[in-house]
Amino acid sequence: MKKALITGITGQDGSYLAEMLLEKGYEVHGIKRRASLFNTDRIDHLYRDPHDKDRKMILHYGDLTDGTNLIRVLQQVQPDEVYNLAAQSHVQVSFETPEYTADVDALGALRLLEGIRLLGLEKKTRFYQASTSELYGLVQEVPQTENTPFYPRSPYACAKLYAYWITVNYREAYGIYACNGILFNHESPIRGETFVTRKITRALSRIYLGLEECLYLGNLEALRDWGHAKDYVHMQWLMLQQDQPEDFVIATGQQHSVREFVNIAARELGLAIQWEGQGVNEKGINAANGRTIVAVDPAYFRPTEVETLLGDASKAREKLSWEPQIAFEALVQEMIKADLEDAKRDELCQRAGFKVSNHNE
Ligand code: NDP
Ligand code: GDR
Repeated sequence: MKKALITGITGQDGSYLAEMLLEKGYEVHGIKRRASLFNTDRIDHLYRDPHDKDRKMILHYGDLTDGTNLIRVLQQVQPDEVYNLAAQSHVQVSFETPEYTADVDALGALRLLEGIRLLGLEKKTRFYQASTSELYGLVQEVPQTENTPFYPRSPYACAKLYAYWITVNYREAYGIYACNGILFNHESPIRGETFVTRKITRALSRIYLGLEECLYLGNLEALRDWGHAKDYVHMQWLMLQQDQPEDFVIATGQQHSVREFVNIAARELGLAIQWEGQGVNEKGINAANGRTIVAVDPAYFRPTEVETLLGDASKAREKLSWEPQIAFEALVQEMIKADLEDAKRDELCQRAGFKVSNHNE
């Protein structure tokens, strides 16, 4: 039985990857941070009591900023595959916490690779690094491939640039089977609520049911190549099953703006939005009742923005026979369906006199 160690198992990708590896018969180990709440919502469906001797998913406390902890977990687990998904993954937050972001996202990858080396696991343990289309930042070529030059535009992207190169370096210097997946944005109903897609599907569902009034957004013109997380974790696994370690771009090859995402999500709910005004004064009006349901808040503008990203995943298609299975419209539909269900539950609670939380970030 193969053993996998997933950092970031409580995150969006960690949850889908753990589910997939368990289905493939792996013993899955995950590193979870100590938090004041359980914080395992995304993997609760996979959770088995720690006293259950037959459980196939085992959680270890740890943190990417704690090198000795990582070495201890690596030593204990002796994994065949390590998936380094843990990160302070929010681009805008990285402008507020640049040093912490570098510690986790850059040095975290180094600590794991160094752990593999120190423990003499170079020939046993394969390593996947969650690299990102944010590396392209101010894009130098359209569409972006494995050979497009990088130009990071945030502390997050700068940290991930280090992680990318240290992965390449440990592959070349020590012969570790280590790969970078340069993944473009991928979303799902369990996407973090402060990333733009989930923020939109969640807020519009709540506005539709009268739980909220208005969705505040930043740059409506930003263009992204959005795929489904389920398709992308399959690729993470495939990359570690080849004869030779290589880096791959994973993307759909289609681009949409934030505004288009809003329009399509609204349409799913039967809402028609009319856009009025310009720049910071732009508003989205509900055509049915004239209410403003979308507005621009400059607080969500970034000091340096990544305006456009579009990936070319030809290499993955040719070498790994990989194709995304879930189309953009189906992704938006799935996200709206799930958020509408959550909103209905909150509406029911509110009507029964219970307090519902109204986070809006
Ligand atoms: P999420 O933000 O959903 O999950 C991040 C995970 O990392 C969570 O489990 C989080 O734990 C954990 N984590 C954060 N800080 C630490 C730390 N100091 N020590 C240990 N664990 C930590 O991210 P996604 O699942 O969306 O993304 C997975 C990876 O892929 C990330 O590295 C991200 O940067 C990268 N990526 C994501 C893309 C996307 O579109 N989703 C595209 C390209 C790359 P907790 O639950 O405790 O917060
Ligand atoms: P991104 O994702 O920065 O691409 O990073 P995000 O969804 O945060 O932003 C996408 C684009 O939307 C614009 N935007 C807003 N973004 C947020 N979060 N909130 C808003 O209100 C808002 N309004 C407009 C942003 O400016 C941006 O242009 C994600 C993360 O998952 C990274 O970890 C990953 O590496 C990259 O995708 C690929």
